[in-house]
Amino acid sequence: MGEPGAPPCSSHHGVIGVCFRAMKRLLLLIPFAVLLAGCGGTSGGTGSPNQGHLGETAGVIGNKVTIILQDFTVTPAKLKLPKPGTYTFELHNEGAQTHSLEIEGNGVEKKGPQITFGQKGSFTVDLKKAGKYEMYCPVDSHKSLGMTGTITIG
Ligand SMILES: [Cu+2]
Repeated sequence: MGEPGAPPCSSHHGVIGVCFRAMKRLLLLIPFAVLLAGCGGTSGGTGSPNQGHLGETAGVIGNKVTIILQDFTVTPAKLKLPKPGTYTFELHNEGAQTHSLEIEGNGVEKKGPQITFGQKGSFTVDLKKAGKYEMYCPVDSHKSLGMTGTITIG
């Protein structure tokens, strides 16, 4: 017995207090969980691999190539183009960082505009030769962080 640290009533109250706080925290977490679940499929690799967070779809339609840039990926990482020609690359930045795209190979070296989150920018590249080209983000060390890909033509 002796002397308890706190009277029973207060200790009981304390337990409820903790419980309530935990529940409140849980409720606060729920919207985040829903947000993450809604977004997770696009970056996690499940679902459509070329679908961006903002509803863009990466890929080729005619001579227009849509590229999605994120922290730190280029989508699609393996781009195939049917034949040599002039292509317009439209970049969509869905990452928090500023990104761009540079295309190199077969005598070509062309850099796209630098764009910030939620923005898009386009540039045109003359890809006259069939073969392999390299593409990467030229901003800071993003290339070494994973922002690279290849373009194969023909
Ligand atoms: Cu980048």
